[in-house]
This record gives sequence, C-alpha cells and structure tokens, in this order.
Amino acid sequence: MKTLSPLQVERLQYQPKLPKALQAGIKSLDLVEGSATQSVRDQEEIKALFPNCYGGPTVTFNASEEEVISEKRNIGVILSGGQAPGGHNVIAGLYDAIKQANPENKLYGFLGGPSGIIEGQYVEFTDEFINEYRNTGGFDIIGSGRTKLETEEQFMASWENCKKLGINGIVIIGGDDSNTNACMLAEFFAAKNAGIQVIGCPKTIDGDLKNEQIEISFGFDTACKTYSELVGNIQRDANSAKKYWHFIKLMGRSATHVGLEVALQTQPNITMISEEIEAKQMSLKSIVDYMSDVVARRAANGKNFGIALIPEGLIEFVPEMKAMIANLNDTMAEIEAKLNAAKNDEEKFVIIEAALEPANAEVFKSLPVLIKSQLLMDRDPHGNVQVSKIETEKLLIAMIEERLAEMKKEGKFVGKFGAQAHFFGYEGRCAFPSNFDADYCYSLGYNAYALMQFGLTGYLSSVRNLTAPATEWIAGGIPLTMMMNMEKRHGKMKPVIQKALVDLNGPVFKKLQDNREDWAINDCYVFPGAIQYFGPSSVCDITTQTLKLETEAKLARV
Ligand code: FBP
Repeated sequence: MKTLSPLQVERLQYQPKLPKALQAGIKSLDLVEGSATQSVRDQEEIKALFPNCYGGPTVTFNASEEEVISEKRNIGVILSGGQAPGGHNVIAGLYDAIKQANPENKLYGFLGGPSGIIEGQYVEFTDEFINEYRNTGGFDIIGSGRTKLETEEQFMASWENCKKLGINGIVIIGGDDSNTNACMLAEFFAAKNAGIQVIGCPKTIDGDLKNEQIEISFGFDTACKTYSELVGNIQRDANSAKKYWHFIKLMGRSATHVGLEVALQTQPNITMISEEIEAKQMSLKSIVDYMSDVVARRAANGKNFGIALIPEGLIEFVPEMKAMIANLNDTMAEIEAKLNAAKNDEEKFVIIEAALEPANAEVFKSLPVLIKSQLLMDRDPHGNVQVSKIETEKLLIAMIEERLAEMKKEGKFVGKFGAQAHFFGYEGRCAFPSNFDADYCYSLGYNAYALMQFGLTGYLSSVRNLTAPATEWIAGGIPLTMMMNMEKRHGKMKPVIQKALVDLNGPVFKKLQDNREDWAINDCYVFPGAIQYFGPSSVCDITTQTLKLETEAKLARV
C-alpha cells in the first residue's frame, strides 16, 4: 500500500484547465490551417531529408458543432530525456482525449524511454493506473531514457513492435534532440506508408526548446519556481549569518534561461549568463576577475557574504574551454583504446595532454585534478559533455580564492571569503507541477491526440498565449521540420532542432542588465517562497517573468 502525502492526496483531485477550443471535447474540433512553413535554416537540405514531413502548415483548433468521426486507434507514448515536472499530465491529457474519442481506444506506454519501443517493453494504461499519477511530478509512470532513436534497425524494430500492438500513433515527449528523432521516425513511417503518425511534445526544464509558436517547454515554470524558492531561502540565510558567499550552479545545459529566470525571481548579487560570456569572449580569468571584484566591493562595505548564480553549461561557453573541450572530445574518441588501458586518471591526463593541441593541452593542464577527471567522464548518447557532473561552482570558488589572495596583497581586498557550493538541478526536475505546468502539460497531451485525429504527423503539439488565463490559450501544432537546421554532431552534419539560447538583445536579459549593478552591491534579495497550488489565481496560476517579459515585448512590436 502506497503512503500518499496530504498534498499528493489534494493534487490528485485537481482538474487541469484546458484551452477553450478543447473544452468542447475531442470530437468537437475544427482544424484551421495557417500558411506553409519552412525550416529555420538550410531549407534545401532539410527538405531533401524529410520529403514527406517538410513544410506543412501551422495549424490551430477551434471548437466546432460538427462531430469529428473517430476511428478506433491504439497510441503509444514515450518519455524521452531528462525529467520535467508535468510529464505525467501530458500522458493523462492524452489518455483522456483518447478515451473520450472512443472508449475502445488504447494507450500504451513504452518503458524506459525510446529503448522501450525498440525492445517492445510496454504497459497498457487503465483509468486506475493513470489516476494515481495525475498532477504528480516525475517520469516514474513509465520511466525515461536517453537512447537516441535514429538508425534504420531501430526504426524497423519499432515498427514491428507497433504492428504487434496495432499502434497507429506515437507521441514522443522530449526536448530538442528527442523531437528531432520524433521527426525522423515520422519520416520513416510516412516513407514506408506504415500508417503510423508521430507527434512530439515540447519538454525540458532548460527552456531552450522554443520559438514563436512554442512559447516555452513544459517543466521550466515549475523547475524555476523550485530553484527560486531554494535560492531565496539561501539568500535569507546568507543575509542572516553574514559570513558566506554561496555559489549556486543551476541546471540548464546549453542555455541560461533557468539562471536568468531565477535571477529575476530572486535578485542575487551575481548572475553569470553563458551566452553573454560567449558573446563577450570572456576568458575564465576575466570571469574570475569580475566575480572577485564584486566580492571585494561588497567586502569594502562590510559585507562578506553574497549569492552567485552559475549556469550549468558555463564551462562550454568560455572560449578557451570550448576549444579545449571540442579538441578533447575528438581526441578521446581517437585514443579510446589507450585511455581504456590506463590504470588511473593520472595516467589518462598524461596521455591526453600529449595528444591535445598544445594550446588546449595548456588549458587542460591548468585545471584542478577534480575538474580534469570530470571532463573525462562518458559523453551522453547525443555526444554532449555531461556538464551536470562538472563542478564549475567549485572551480570558480578555488580560482576566486586565489585571486582574492593576490588582491589582498595588493591592498585591493579587505575582508573574508568563506564560500559554500551548491548545485540545484535534480531538486527541480520532479517537483509537483505548478498549476501552470499541470494545465499546460494536460493541454499538450490532449492536443497531441487532436492533431492525430486530423491525420497530422511530424508535428509538435503547440499551446500558445500562455500568459493569459488557461481558457484563452490557443491550441494547435507546428511541423517539426520548421524548427530544424543542419549542425555538426560527432563530426558529421545532421538535421537537428535549433536550440533557443538567451537573446542578449531581448527584454529578459535587458532586465537583468539594467539591475545588475544595484543587485551586486545592495541587498535587493527577493524571497519567493514555495509554489502555491491553492488560493487566488494571481498567486497560483502566474507563470514566469521570462514569458511575461517576452510576451509584453511581442505585443509592443505588433
Ligand atoms: P533534457 O534536455 O533531456 O530535458 O535534460 C536536461 C537536463 O535536465 C539538463 O539540464 C542536465 O544537464 C541534464 O538534463 C542532466 O542529465 P541526466 O539526467 O542524464 O543527469
């Protein structure tokens, strides 16, 4: 017998809100086609790679008086990549739509991520099963994984397993890489006339899967609110004890949307933004100089405490580190056998330093042993360095300590520097979804089935107008090819969904920039507290500052 917390019991009763067009029911919909689309770049190459899925129109739904005729269907769903709050609600929304369309329809969940469809590992959802997971965080309903679905053999095996279950639609809930794979699978099925549609849902706490039609990926809202609560609590502690600098690394592998949003919600003393570091070509030394300068200026005011937010992916944006990591990735692949034969990390360092280009070898050598070891860890299946395992916050603390010691000798630092390192990532990925994410995810799942009902494939479920109340949200879809371009992966040019990085000319970054100096020196901390699920909608349903500022800027442009 499972023990449920009082909040869990309450949340199971929560009925997520749907956009008005979807409220009339899955059978009462009208599809409105927008204009044809094209990929963000490299149109000819993407079109050649996706002849069946390329260039379809954007679509939106309206409620309709006429009933949609719904054939019996079996659908499979896959959770892919890192956890994000609300994934269970995507499945719940999908399930409810499927059953409303025809109670004989079936929803299968493939277990453990994309490998589930390849290996034929699945469960069939029932009311009882689904009901236990409504409005809960996590992906434990069927588990997730990072297997990259890309080879002909994998597609063939997936097809075989779909045939066995009579599946004619697959929903892939994932980030940019997983949705790229969703599009490849859609293209494969379309080319084979397999009669299996594929729809993606935009997931990732990192917030880097977005564009004009996809205002935000799900999970970002809850994750940022969770981290902001924790950062706020630490700010109170720092402001009470007045003896520590807290260096907080925040998840967000490639983009700093999480760091930026948390900064706007909490107003810490230092916020590093990876995209800015890259644009200004800031070296590790200049980052350390900037941070040490803030520490010293606060110390001069008698404040030997503060809060610094560090993006998870920072290390990959520092020019000399970026060049070194790229060289390291290639080198490690080339000398894999030699590295496997090495007895310990010390031996590996020697082999690597000899194999790297001289300038990169110097950068590698200059790093503390801990960081060097972390850089040698396995890459993820998409070829990314696992930045969550690199303790950048500790690297910066060590370097700032050294810099402050020098400054002390020069009479430029009169104070104490005691630092604490934190990493907030996993804490936010499986939190109870906020009302926003509970509603958004349920709508995305429900809407994914609506797209299938109209025969679409290779589309991403899109729900827009998200700063308005949920009933005013706009439901529809966009072709996945619309978000694609060609990028180099594992040494080869591949079609991928373009990551949305922080726009340094945008309103969100501008807000940070305008306040940075004030927040650095004065204590302007905001303490957001815990996510609220019950009470006035102005507190419970409100979403992120990022969305608010971006929407205001969009409206001002119109
Ligand atoms: P997704 O892009 O798959 O959503 O995952 C993002 C993320 O949460 C990153 O912020 C983080 O770097 C990574 O997952 C950690 O992955 P893992 O769960 O494999 O440690």
